[in-house]
Amino acid sequence: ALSASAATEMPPLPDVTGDKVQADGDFKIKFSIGTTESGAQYRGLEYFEKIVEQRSDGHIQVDLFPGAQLGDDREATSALQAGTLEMTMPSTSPLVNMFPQFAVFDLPFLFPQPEMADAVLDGEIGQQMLEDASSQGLVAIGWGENGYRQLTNSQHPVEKPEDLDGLKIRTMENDLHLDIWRTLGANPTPMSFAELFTALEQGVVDGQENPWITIESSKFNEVQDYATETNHVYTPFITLVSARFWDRLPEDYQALVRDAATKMGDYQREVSRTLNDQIKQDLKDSGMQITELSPEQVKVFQDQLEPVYEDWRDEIGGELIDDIREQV
Ligand code: EAX
Repeated sequence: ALSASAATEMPPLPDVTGDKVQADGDFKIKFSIGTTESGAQYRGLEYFEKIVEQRSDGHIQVDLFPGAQLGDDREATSALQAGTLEMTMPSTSPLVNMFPQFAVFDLPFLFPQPEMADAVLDGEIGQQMLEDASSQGLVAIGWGENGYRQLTNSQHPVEKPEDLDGLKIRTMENDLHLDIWRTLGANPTPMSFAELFTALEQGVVDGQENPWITIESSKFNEVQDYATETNHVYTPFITLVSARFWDRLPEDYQALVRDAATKMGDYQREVSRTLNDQIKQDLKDSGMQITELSPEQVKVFQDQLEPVYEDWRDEIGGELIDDIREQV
């Protein structure tokens, strides 16, 4: 297969707005993410870097580490707690052991439209979650988007749950995701993102699921011939800072970093949404066979997954689920 990334063009970074901020001291932020340099997430980080460096007049230096080179989502989060890394932006899913309420975002087909995810994340529920996640050595300062997840595999086209029979699917380290794929009849196995490309290449697993932009930026299309546009889960990214670093940062710089994180999140969602369809097309052009499901075909998956809501209701909290389902 051809590389799809060559065709994708990132929009230019926006200009930095807002006054310069003066405070005492010089600081360095090492910012690590799991996705690679050609993804929308990294583009967001570049904007964050530009805002923070310009508005602090270079007194806060930001260094970016994409591609899980400093560890996958969980390892980077532990490094924040240990104080050996300043920032990361993981998917919420691998962190549910630390923050059980994040599991709500793993419920299948929860947000029919991305704007509905925005309303929840940027509204009261999302803001409360950031507060709750500001514990255990972490400070949570914003949301971004990984996006709607799509299924890929090396074996055959998947149009209905029966086509998943026995397929070995890598999931994030998250029990609700395991439950989803078991309920659909697949054979799921949890694995860190850092190990995924090699596992797909060597046939340790047949398939995986991630947003188009992550599939493309991680070159999964080079080892996966088939994809299905399932949109089964919308995964947020959460922007985390090491509390040890945060506590050393003057208040004015804290406010700057918070503001930059909000702007990064908004911009990164915009880039992700602008590029989503284009990247799907790039993936097709690179030779990937993409199955687009009709609303009726999607409903078959949805109906089969409805019991998952009941299974997880007590664990996640029925009130939270109802609150969100009322809003969407
Ligand atoms: O950092 O593990 C995954 O599939 C995610 O997309 C990962 O959070 C990217």
